[in-house]
Amino acid sequence: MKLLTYIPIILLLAACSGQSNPQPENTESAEVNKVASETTEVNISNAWVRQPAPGQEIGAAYMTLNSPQNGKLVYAEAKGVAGSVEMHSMSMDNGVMKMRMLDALTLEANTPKELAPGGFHLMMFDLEKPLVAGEEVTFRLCFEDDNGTITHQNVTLPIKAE
Ligand SMILES: [Cu+2]
Repeated sequence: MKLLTYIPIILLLAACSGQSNPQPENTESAEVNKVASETTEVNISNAWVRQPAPGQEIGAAYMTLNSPQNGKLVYAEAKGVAGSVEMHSMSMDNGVMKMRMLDALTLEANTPKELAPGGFHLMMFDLEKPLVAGEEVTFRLCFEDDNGTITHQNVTLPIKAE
């Protein structure tokens, strides 16, 4: 699935603190041997939003994040769709599935971090419109690397009824 759309971030207002860091347009250089250039963009794949059950006022988004450097996802928002977005983990606790809100989602360099049903996810609260399969939701993600550099990326996720 190649439904991800990257939107230039430069025009967007900063929603979280720190300087914004314009991304190079093409992160896939043919020169693979170049030492980890200046590319800081996190590769986002397998991204989708689950269509909530009828009457459910929350939604969940999943994706795989692969960062070229150590860092973390510190903030996410879905303007016009969700009043707030939280990062959650999910785990079994005494036979009960429990969700926990995380301050950040740690990303190890070049190690895919999977957000998937039953595990990490982005939870959308205060939905401003129904999440309908076939439509899309654009998230704005805010990453911070271990040097404190903040970068923003927009990603558009298809809504699926799964
Ligand atoms: Cu959750």
